[in-house]
Amino acid sequence: MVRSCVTISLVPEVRGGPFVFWDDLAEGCRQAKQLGFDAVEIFPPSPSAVDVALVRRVLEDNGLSVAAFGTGAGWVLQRLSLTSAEAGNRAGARQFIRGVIDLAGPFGASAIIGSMQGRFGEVDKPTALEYLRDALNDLGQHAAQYGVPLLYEPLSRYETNLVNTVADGVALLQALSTRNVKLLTDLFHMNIEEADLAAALRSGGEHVGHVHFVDSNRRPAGCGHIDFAPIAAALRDIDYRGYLSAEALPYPNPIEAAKTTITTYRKYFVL
Ligand code: LER
Ligand code: MN
Repeated sequence: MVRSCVTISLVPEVRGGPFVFWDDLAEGCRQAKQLGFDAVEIFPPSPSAVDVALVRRVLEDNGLSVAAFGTGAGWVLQRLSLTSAEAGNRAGARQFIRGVIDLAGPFGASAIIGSMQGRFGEVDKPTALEYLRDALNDLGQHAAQYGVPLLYEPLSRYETNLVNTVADGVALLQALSTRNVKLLTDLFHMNIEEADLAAALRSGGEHVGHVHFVDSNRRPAGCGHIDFAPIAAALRDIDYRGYLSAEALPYPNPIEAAKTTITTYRKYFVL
């Protein structure tokens, strides 16, 4: 059985980005619960900026889980990248992500590596992929102590030139020494890069560990032209039991975005 999840950003600098709820964790959790979500995905400014006791309290108050914590603020706010040409920058990126893993782990939640993968250019592609594999092996092993996988997200060509498709993501994971890294398949990015979204999810199979549930235009699921019926069938076929997490623009506003998402979720994913 899949579970529903909605994003909450605690980073004002990314305003305009694809997050449903903003700034106020307690209020975001209250709305998420009221609309029927199972979990939240939190985008923090940094691991140390998070009030862990507050997160624990608002989750308990609302009977919610936290599915995952994003690491993208390491790139947006500090320009850290796992594939930077500079060793100090790469080390800083790893340290930032390790901190997010240590924040997320006690909640039974995963850390997500999306924009922190960076892009090649300053170094060539084989070198960048080597840096990325090395970091994923290290960080995936680090996450294992919490009994949660590390999530790695292929992104479209507009956000990385390293790994754009599920197939390339699977190839990357298969080249790792750890088995504790899973794919985050984001339907918005897949709509740009994949020929057939359902077939791509099927080929991802057991590697699929999290889904960013969003429509073709980054608006909430149901506001674009993705056909969710074959996607639901593909996720059933691969026995996917993770979250469908609304990483969508707050269109036309956070509450309506969350409502549209949960309506689409119930229509296609709850039998
Ligand atoms: C951004 O487009 C995105 O999908 C994020 O999940 C990556 O960090
Ligand atoms: Mn995403």
